[in-house]
Amino acid sequence: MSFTLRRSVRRVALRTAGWSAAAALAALAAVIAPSAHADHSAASSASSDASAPAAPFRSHGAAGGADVRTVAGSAPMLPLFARTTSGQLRAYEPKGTGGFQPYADLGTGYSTATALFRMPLSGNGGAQDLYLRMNNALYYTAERGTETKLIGTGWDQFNLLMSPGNMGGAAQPDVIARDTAGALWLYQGKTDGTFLTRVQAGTGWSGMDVLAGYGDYTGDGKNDLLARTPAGTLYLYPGTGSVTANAILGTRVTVGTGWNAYKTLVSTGDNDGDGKPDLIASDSAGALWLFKGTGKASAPFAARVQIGTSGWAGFNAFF
Ligand SMILES: [Ca+2]
Ligand SMILES: [Ca+2]
Repeated sequence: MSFTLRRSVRRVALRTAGWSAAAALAALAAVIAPSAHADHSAASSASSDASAPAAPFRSHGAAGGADVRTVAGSAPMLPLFARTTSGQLRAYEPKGTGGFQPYADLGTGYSTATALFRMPLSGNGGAQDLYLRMNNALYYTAERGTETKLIGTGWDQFNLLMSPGNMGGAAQPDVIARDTAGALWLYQGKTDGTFLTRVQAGTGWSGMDVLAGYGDYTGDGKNDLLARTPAGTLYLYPGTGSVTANAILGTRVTVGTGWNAYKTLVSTGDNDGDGKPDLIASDSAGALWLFKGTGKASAPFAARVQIGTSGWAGFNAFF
């Protein structure tokens, strides 16, 4: 699938004008969790948030003036979503050549969410739809819609939740969830935000503290999964393209060690515009780093490139 920055820029305009999910979920948060009210009062000063990333970020006005071009290749180029400690949700659209534009404010009241992830489902897969867990319930809001709906309860059985894109089956992206017993599950997304019956992707995943990845890192056309241990070893689990139980991921490959130097690992697909999905890391000093994907399983990432200088440690969620 090709992806254009024109579409990306248009989304920024939509969000700036008022993203329906933000209002809906902020209202939801206020209803479900009384503590969310505190976030609303704090949010009025969000624009001067001390944790805001500093230079090289520009003013909002520059976002619409970015170059518009078609990005070749199969990996989508997605915005980075970030949550501040005060519960504000931000969307950083990619520049197209590596790094991000100034953020668009998606609203406040998100601090009570215990998990956040997004999937491009609505708008024929062109929108960024938001999933949010509060207590044991998972909610979904389409970017291009007004409805926030309950997907289901019991989602507090998971301690890691993320979307690696489409791992197989239908064309829609999927969710990977790790439960408290260490089992890994695949939930295949549907266009209405709900999921097909889950399929087990594996067991023994308790030893991982991060799941990441969004795209094909091995060059075989099938999306893969990245996982890190607390000791800092990063593994690549090649996707098989199958959604058969316990046959979704192939034999893992060690990417390297020392990855515990990073506070967060996240993928937004292809960030630099070469068509290959990349990996983004924030460190505890607040810098943001881009590991460009090579498309080769033997050495999936090039040496890091700095794409943010400070302030990036001031978020408590990236997705
Ligand atoms: Ca692959
Ligand atoms: Ca890339």
